[in-house]
Amino acid sequence: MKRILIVANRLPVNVKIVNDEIVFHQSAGGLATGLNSLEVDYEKHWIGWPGIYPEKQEHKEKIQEALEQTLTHPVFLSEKEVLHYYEGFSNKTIWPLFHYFLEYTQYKREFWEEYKSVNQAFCEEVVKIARPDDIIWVHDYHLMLLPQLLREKLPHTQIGFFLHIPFPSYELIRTLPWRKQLLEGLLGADLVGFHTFEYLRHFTSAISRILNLEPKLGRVYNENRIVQLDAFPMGIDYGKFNDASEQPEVKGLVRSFRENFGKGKIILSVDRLDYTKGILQRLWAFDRLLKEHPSYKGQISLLLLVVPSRYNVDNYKALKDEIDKTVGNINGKYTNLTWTPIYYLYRSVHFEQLAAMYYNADVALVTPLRDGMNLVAKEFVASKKNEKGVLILSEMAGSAVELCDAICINPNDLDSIVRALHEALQMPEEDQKERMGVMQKIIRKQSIQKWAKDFIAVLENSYLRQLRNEEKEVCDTVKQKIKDDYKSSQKRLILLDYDGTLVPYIESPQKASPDRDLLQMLNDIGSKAGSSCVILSGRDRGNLQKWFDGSKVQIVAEYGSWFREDQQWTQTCELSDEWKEEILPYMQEFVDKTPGSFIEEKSHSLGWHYRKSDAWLSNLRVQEFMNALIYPCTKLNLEIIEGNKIIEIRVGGISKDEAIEKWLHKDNWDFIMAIGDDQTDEDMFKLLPEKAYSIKVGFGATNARYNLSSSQEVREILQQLHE
Ligand code: GDG
Repeated sequence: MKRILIVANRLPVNVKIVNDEIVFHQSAGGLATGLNSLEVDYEKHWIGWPGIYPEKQEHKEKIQEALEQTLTHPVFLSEKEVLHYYEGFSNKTIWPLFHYFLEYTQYKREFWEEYKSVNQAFCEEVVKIARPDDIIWVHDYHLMLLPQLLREKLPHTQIGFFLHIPFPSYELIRTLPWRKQLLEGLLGADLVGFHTFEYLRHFTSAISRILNLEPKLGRVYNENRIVQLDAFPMGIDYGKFNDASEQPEVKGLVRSFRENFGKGKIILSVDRLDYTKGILQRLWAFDRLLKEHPSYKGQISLLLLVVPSRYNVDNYKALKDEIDKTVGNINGKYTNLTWTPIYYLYRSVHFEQLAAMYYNADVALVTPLRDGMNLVAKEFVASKKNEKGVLILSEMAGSAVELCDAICINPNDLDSIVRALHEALQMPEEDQKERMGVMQKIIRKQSIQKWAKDFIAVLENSYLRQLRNEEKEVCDTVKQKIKDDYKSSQKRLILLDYDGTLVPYIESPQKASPDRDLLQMLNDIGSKAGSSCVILSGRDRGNLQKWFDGSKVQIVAEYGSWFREDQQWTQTCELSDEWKEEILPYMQEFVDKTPGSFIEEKSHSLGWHYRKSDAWLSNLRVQEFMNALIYPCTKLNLEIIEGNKIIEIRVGGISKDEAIEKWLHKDNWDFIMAIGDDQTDEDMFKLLPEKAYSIKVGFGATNARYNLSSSQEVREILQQLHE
């Protein structure tokens, strides 16, 4: 049976040692429910911290043994590890930063070191358990380095990652000293999932700015691997909440609840204790509502359920004190002998009580300052069997994307919360039902079951795509075949692009000169009897002549307008450069408004380089550039060519094609190999005979037969030819 390994910081199980005995019970959270519903029968394993620190080895072994019977595998952590990795880096660095609380974010090296080593410990545990065809699904911000660590150990295993919290804007993530490592960690996965497209957009922007990658259409090529990026809004077990009010225990609780509250309307607030949830803002707004609309006194109550959480973190203690004080102040101000404005519960309640609260509440006040998704909002909607009730929802919660029929508020705008409360309390039943009906339809469909299924289906697809990609990779067998064919042939033609193929891209194109070893190797290949080694480049011929002076390589320069054969330069066509005068001022304008960009002037072309410019800005400028230049270029019969971080404008009608055709027909070659990395090389691949070795440097759609990842690998292939 196929297996799925779910890796998360905490196991879905509570473990205790009572009188030397191990006591544990499974807590069936949303995730477990979702995964249980996967149609294909997977054997589900959980890997995570069991939440206790057994002192005795004997206890550890007992826990391990007991848990493994339920396919649950504990990762034991020490108190110091939990202090720095969980309370530290996870909850004092990533959590505040990713929720836009820069002022609470601590950048401490000792936290980071522990985070790395605990991720490593998780990796070792997973590697012990994993089999080659397992699916590994890593969850949340505690384990952002794990996908990459696993990828190094298990290069061919399917790995997915889902982030349950927001992914913040680049402006936030850039402040983190370890931003690069975290992003690289995530890109070890085949699929990285987020709750919303907004978070996906932020992630895409971060990897393009910080890692200089170019994500397109929800995919990014990271060296030799394709990583799929997508949004999967997490849902809830709709049926469980929708049917709850029919359970006898819940029915009883609903009744006694109502008796207590009488006819007064109930406003419900449910959260873990967390500064991101906007609990204080909610209390201030409630206070203001009573002040501005005194007629609500005695008519409404706020049922405030705050579930203890992360109490060891200072900010949380301070928040708890502040909530206590504020509730005390409001109750002290308004309570009378027959009415209490706020019922405050600081504890967790069992499911039936929660379901009764959802069912009885007239209004749910969900006002997080930031929230990845917020399942409470969805649970409230699902629980409304009779469709009566109003949801007030913060636009900063991921769930606001789907729950458009809630009353949306900005949690920092207390007036908007007060207005929303007033509107909700006055809303006619008919309107309530209409809005609730629409929202129920949405969340019934986008359930936790669908979320898990969708994620796994996309993960499996991305994995298949990766396998197809790997099939095209120049593996050792292909390398050997190239070598054997080369050695056994008499007439060999080798066509090589220069930038990005023989040398990597660097910020300044003038500095990308060939080193001694490369020159020697190309010269050796070009000197062999019966062999021709041709460099095809868009570069200026003067530049290429200087670098390859005296070398036995042949050169096609400036996209085919010049070629050098046996040291003699020939111009393929007589070209005028008068057009440059007209085009240069346009280009200069773009240089001025795009810091880091510059113009390279060649004999018959002009290149606008923007490798050093900000990725987002250059993206915008490229579009503007195209728009601005399309008309003058058409008029002057010029071509605009988009290369790798460069746009070139050149006289129409010149291309590498003619030069390639010329070389292809020059002799009766029995070995042809062409290597290139950019769009202009795609034409070259198309012109080659079927049996030729065509190789694209980099991954992505190509006309080439093979792919390889870097110019370093190109060198290795060339090296073996001249050995
Ligand atoms: C993180 C992200 C994202 C609460 N009190 C009790 C109780 N709960 C349950 C609720 C709900 C869950 O806890 C809370 O989920 P949220 O989504 O609202 O918030 P976080 O805990 O912060 O979760 C969040 C989520 O991950 C999923 O990806 O939505 O944005 O921050 O299910 O029902 N359940 C019971 N008693 C309680 O007292 N039984």
